[in-house]
Amino acid sequence: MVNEQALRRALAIGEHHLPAEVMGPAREALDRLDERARLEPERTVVALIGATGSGKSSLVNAIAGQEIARVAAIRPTTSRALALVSGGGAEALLDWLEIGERAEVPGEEGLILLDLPDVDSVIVAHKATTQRLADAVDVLVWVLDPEKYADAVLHKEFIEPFATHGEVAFAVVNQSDRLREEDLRAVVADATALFRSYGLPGDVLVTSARTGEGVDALRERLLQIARQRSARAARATADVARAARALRQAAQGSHATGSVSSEPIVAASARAAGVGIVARAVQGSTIRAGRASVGWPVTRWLARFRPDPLKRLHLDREAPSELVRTSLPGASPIQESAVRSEAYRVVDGATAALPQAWRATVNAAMDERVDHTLAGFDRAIAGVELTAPGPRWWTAARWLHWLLLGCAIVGAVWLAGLAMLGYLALPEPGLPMLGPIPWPTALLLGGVLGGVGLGILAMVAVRARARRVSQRAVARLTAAIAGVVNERFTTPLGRELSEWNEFRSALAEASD
Ligand SMILES: Nc1nc2c(ncn2[C@@H]2O[C@H](COP(=O)(O)OP(=O)(O)OP(=O)(O)O)[C@@H](O)[C@H]2O)c(=O)[nH]1
Ligand SMILES: [Mg+2]
Repeated sequence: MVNEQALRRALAIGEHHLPAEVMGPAREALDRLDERARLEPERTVVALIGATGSGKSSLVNAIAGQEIARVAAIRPTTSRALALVSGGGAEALLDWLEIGERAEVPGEEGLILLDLPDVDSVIVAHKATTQRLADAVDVLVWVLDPEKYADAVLHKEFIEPFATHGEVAFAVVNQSDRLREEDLRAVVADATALFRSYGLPGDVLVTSARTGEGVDALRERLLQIARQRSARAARATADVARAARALRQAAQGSHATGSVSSEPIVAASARAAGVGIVARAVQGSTIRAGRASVGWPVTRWLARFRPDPLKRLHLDREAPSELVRTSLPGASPIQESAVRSEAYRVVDGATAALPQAWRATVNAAMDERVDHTLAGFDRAIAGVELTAPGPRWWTAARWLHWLLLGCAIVGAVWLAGLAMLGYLALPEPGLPMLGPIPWPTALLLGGVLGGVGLGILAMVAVRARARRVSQRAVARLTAAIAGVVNERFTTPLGRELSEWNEFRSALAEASD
């Protein structure tokens, strides 16, 4: 049965999110239907239900055509359920129904007729027995009598709760012989209106167990129902629909929209994960590498004495790897709680449509998810490609530096040679001139000033590049963090929401 499968689906989901007292009745209903389907599924169990003295036992006898059930003027009379069985063999079913009193009657095997205790006498056990059996049998026949046809207990506890069961229940106004024609019509009209007001079809037969009026029609109708063999399935469908509706009532909520914005969590997570620290280290490391490469050769070796900030963080690897831990300091309590509070806000907003109990389970699950998310950042960062190899102009600048330095050295050696000649009072050869400046001086000054100038210019470019590399690293790191947030938080939250939506649609399907 389609709606039964839907209810099972809903229960399988809901059991993790709703308390047992909410899920219990639906689970019990399904268990009952399973049991019933195993026991004599081809037979139809019909129970007569009504107030004491309405004539249930008398009707059972009239239908059977023999005095089997005890009928008496003392109230109440019937204290235990009695089953009228034809063709025998229904022991397991009757055991399950806990009916000890059984009578074999001639007739068609498909119908098992039950005479039940009353629902309104002072003996509480009677009502309990009837309640239990009303939940378990296939077809209900409400037996009304002309005086108590609107009895409150019968209507509130045995008719209204079965308002969804119009296909497997109908009413009989008995003792028709005690009323005049027009009074009887008024009673039937009134009873019909009452039934309709509950949403039932208002299907009312008239009988008299005393005169036999309407008894044949009632018997024929019951046999007809039994022959069709569809009452059990119809009852199951009605029970499932009722359980599904009750569950919907108990777990009220609306469709949860899947749109979960993870941006604020990613931003807080990026801070907690130390993206800023890494970005600064990337910038520092790029500048250091630049200085070592294109700084003025005379002073550039000093750069090597400065520690590489990425090395300190254990992030100075050639190839990034998620298998290695970084030495990042980890999130501060404030940063961590910022992530948590963003996560709460997101969960809170996303679960607004869910019932309170369900929400609590999602909150608890997502709480753990936040821990798991925080724990994933370090590896994600370790897996990000942070730095970039030096650009080609660095090589050109290096050559230029050596060239300038070479010029300065040539100039210096030349000048030193000239000084030595002067010192030794040897005649100085004529100096070639570059405009007003002698060549060796021009070489020395040009080489030194050019080298320092080139170093300064190159470092300006290196710094600009370091900013760009750092920005790119931030983007990559943020993407890696977002990946963790998405995998460990947003996607699971989305799954939680779709579970709720699935539960709702399964229940909607089950209540049809
Ligand atoms: N006049 C009249 N009396 C009836 C009719 N049906 C039953 N009675 C009488 O009503 C009284 C109660 O009948 P029962 O059949 O014992 O009623 P019941 O619904 O089984 O009552 P409990 O077992 O106490 O719940 C008896 O005295 C019957 O003879 C009927 O159609 N007409
Ligand atoms: Mg009786």
